[in-house]
Amino acid sequence: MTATRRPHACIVGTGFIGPAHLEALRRIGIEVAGLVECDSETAAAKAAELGVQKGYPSFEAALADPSVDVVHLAVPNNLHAPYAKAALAAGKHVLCEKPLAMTSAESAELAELARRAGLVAAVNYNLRFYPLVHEAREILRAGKLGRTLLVHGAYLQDWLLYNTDWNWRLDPKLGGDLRAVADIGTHWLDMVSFVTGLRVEAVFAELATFHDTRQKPRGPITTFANRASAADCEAVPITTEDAATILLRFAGGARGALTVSQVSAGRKNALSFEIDGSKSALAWDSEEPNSLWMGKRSEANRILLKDPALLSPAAARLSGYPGGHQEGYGDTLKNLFASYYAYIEAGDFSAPRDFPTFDDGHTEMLLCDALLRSAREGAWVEVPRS
Ligand code: SOE
Repeated sequence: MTATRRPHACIVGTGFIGPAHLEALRRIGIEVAGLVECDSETAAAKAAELGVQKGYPSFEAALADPSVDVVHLAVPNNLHAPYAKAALAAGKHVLCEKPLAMTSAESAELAELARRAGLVAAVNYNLRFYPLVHEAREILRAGKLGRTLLVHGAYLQDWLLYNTDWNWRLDPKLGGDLRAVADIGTHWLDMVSFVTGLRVEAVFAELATFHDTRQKPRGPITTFANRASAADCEAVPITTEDAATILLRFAGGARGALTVSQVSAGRKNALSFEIDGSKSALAWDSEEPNSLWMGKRSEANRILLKDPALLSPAAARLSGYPGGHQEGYGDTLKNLFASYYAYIEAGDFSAPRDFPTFDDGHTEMLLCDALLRSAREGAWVEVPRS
């Protein structure tokens, strides 16, 4: 009997997140046929460094390779839409980094194309794949919190604190008109919608740019990389936000507040949320991802530690190790990819999807557009449904 061939992947982009995709794919036994980079020499060098069979001479060459079933897009935001469109047109499934596109017009088109092509398209909102985030969702679904009243929290980083910090995300032509909100705010919004099941109906946002200019290195620099020396830099004006303060109105009447920042010293990658319900509350923090706080009014508060033996089936299946064995960021990618590839291999593309789809990516782009408009107009803005 011949074993069924498992899908093969190709990864486009090898900055900070491309190699993280590669590692997660290796952990779930998915073959990576090759890598794409800005030119064939870089692709070949990266393939050798990362132990991948080949570096494609171009993106088009990867799409022309019949052995590639799934294209992972780990490239700057401005390339997401054109590359995803080309990959879908070539009959490939697509797993795209977030945000899905530069505008909601682009993401609407991508979601429609993916639907029509009958291919499986996902957006890498990986952070919802922490076991205790799934557990929080199960707790809410079981009604243990009661009615959701308040949803509040933050996503804080410090890697763009200094005006000498530079990354492609600071250039709106590559990253889009929103920066901190699109890059990390949408992770938070995706996560709380996933956990509560509630749609954000309206937003009020204030955006703050604390560095009007930044020192841009003349050569390339990868995300979270160390800074270039001052002599190799030029001053460039900055138009995107370092931070945002956002008010939210959810369907059903719950209210929310979110702080997003890339300039909060000491907060390396800190996503936190608290959900206050009419019976009890819960809170989670990505820098302590293996514990979930449960707030009680008439009895002692509790801390649930990640232990598959104590979790609901939906959360236990995301725990690769027994209780006390800490799991983290890399495991969320592995968990999302496992769900995505299992879906492709099962072959029923009409079945419900438990990974973030292009429709979810489009929802985040609708939110981004509404947030930008709200900040410009200084007013509440309703978020359209589609
Ligand atoms: C950079 O801000 C970044 O790498 C994001 O792009 C990721 O989505 C987040 O997980 C960590 O920070």
